[in-house]
Amino acid sequence: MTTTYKNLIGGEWLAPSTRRYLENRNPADTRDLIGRFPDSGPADVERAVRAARRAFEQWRLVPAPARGDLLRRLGELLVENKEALAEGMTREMGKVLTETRGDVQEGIDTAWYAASEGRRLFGRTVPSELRAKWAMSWRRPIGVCGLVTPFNFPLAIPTWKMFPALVCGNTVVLKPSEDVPHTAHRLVELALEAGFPAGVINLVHGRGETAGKALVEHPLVPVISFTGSTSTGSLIGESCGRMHKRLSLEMGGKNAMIVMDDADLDLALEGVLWGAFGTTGQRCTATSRLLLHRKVHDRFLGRLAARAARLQLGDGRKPDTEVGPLIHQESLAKVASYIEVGRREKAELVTGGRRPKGAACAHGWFHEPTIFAGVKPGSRLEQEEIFGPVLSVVRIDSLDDAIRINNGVRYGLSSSLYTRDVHAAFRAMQDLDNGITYINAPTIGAEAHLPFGGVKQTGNGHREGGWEVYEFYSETKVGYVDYSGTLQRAQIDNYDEG
Ligand code: UN1
Repeated sequence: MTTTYKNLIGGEWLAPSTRRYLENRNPADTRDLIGRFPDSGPADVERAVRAARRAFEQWRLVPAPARGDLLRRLGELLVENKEALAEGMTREMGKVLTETRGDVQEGIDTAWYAASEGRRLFGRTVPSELRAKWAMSWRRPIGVCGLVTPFNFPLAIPTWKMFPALVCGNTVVLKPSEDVPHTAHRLVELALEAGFPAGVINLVHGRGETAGKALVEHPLVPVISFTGSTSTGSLIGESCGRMHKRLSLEMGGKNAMIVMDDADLDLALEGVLWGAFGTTGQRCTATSRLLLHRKVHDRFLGRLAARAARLQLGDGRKPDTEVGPLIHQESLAKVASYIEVGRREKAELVTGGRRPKGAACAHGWFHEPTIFAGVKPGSRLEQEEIFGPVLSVVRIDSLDDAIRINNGVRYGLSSSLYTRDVHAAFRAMQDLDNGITYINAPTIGAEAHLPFGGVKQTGNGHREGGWEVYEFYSETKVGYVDYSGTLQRAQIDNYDEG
């Protein structure tokens, strides 16, 4: 019996007004149907936004430490349910169990941070320029936040947005990726169990071009946070610009790892395998370019290709699986199209390039870990985000070369440098044009308590995670209290006196 799921609106589980549903299938074995989830329309979004708006009137008045206490409880429930959530997530989106456990852990870390932020949410008190006058600033909630999230971190990314929004006193409507609705369903179920009041957290399933669009364009939603492709981000940016909405965009990447001739090559080898093929390359932080110093190029490439060819593909719930499937057929087709691009651009296919044979992969969207060498800076393979297990290797002569090539793409999320030279390390941190630079670690592995995001077309200047995201989800208010009993004119009376 297939389970049919519902939206969570105003504390009630409601069937979609459209009466249409989308199937959620296991990408490692598409015969495995997980459930049917609402293919919601604008009327469902309308109801959810109205419920969130009503709940906001009360929730904004709940003291922030009490809001934080609910997040701590939700964090505890995530801990208790970690294994089951990870198993469900692997079944739903394919990445291996060790990674889905990490995904849940990122949500737990975000909960602990948010819970304690409820006891900070600092404002500032500063001296007034006038006598007997008090001047201060504090943070106010904004209203209903519309959160649109991707498939690759089905739990972590919704928590990055939802938890700080809630601690700041906002209410939320979450529209998760239609590829991972079950993890989102479990997350909001646990939030209800933690005791969040009705309407504070609403969940509307569906597609981006219908439910997502209705949420982004709803006039009662002043805040939108989106993680996904740069092209969708541009469309959302246009709508939000027209409607004067506050918008956080987290989009594409074409992240490079630079390996210099003095690097610890064993360490770099482990790093690039993890960075390029972890999550089957479906991270915005994935290592998709390897800039290899010519002195170590051939030796390193040989070892890397041998290891990549041996990576075990299959169902991520099996203990020996190292790389899971892609998320769906279109994603597989996109990867296949870039294999063609690489061939046309005369890059050298070193390993991979095909769908794997063998029973373990027969029913899923698998693609072999693939490496192209001799990739030319400026070529499509080197410039465009593929979001799959494809690594482009570029030969470099120097650090200057590497920095120029790293910076020569339209994205700017993360970068990495392997070297033993402290001067090179600090030089790279200064000059690599990215939101995050790793030294002697791959381009993935951001921690929840530091700001996360990128420059150029990766983002629009905001950060998730850490302390900065709390600025995004709150509005600064300033108050002056004059207790002098006289009219004191700023900029005038304090200079007229003497
Ligand atoms: C993403 O790829 O969208 O640093 C987020 C990392 C993870 C987050 C990635 N902690 O790779």
